[in-house]
Amino acid sequence: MTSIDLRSDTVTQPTPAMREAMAQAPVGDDVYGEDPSLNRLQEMAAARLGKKAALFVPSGTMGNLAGILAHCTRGDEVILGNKAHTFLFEAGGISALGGVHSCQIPNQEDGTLDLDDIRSAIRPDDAHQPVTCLVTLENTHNRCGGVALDVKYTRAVGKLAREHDLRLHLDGARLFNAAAALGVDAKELVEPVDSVTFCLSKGLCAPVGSILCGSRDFIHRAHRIRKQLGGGMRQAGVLAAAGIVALETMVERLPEDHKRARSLAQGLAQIPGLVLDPGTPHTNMVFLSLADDAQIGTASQVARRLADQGVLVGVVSERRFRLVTHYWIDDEAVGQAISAFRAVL
Ligand code: TLP
Repeated sequence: MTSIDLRSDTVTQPTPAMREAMAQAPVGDDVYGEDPSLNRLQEMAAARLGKKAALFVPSGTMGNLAGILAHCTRGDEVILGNKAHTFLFEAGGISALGGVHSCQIPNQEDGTLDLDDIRSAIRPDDAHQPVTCLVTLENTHNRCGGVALDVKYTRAVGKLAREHDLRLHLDGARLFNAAAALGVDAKELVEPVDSVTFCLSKGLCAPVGSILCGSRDFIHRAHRIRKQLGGGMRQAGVLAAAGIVALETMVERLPEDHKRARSLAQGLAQIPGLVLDPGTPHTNMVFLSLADDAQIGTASQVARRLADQGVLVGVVSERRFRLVTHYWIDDEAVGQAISAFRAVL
């Protein structure tokens, strides 16, 4: 039985066009800067986001890590949300590998950081305290429901950061989902930030890779850090080829995933025992919980029963699920997922 895999958009397989492009890709040694496919992907990505330069990295985690380390030195502090992916799910890499201290402030329900909270978290010039160096945002915000942060808000944080001589980094793993949901060009969303990471390997279906973008100086520093992290790759053009297809063909179709997430949510909302998060889905993620009075075990137990029906879902806490739509989830799969929930509940 083929599974309907709604655990994440990270599970996406490369498309046939990507596999073909990978097989045909011209390649070279990227540590010498000689991989034509990789150079082309980096140029395309920088141009697409209106930044001067770009760097291909193996993962979103490495993109954020190399980006933050390129902005901060040991003992510096980064202000981030208490639900930020970098804080929750990147294995503490910024502290473990970069000696960067983190100051977590509450993420609001809409994924934003309150401007006053950011302002109060900025350290005074005092030898007892770390030096505030950077603010990071996440767009779309994963743990806040896949919600998109708008241009006006991002500009306001950019202005605040500049006023305090801080840099601003964006974890834009799903930046193009945010742009699609807001109906804006991704360029506008990243214009106020100094650096941004976006992922090719999530909704855009490439098998591997993310891109870090910023100024030439910044990317020059990040390039050395990528090498220190062991992320200098050789004939990575085979991966870049899939990334090029992703940028050329997979961005414009993301609204289809958002539409299917809405159909999925509408279907699940009819099933007694399930409570959908208010406003879900904002993009391609549906968040829902088991109702307090539903006597059917934990989310993990329900997930196992759904798996027996061929439907894989993400469990995010004791009674809560995350379901993510992507290229390989069609209308039929949405219908089957709803039926499986109905059968199990
Ligand atoms: N997120 C994964 C899990 O790690 C939770 C997922 O399934 O959503 N930033 C954001 C906002 C992300 O959601 C992720 C992956 C990353 C960074 C890290 O990307 P990778 O997995 O490429 O290191």
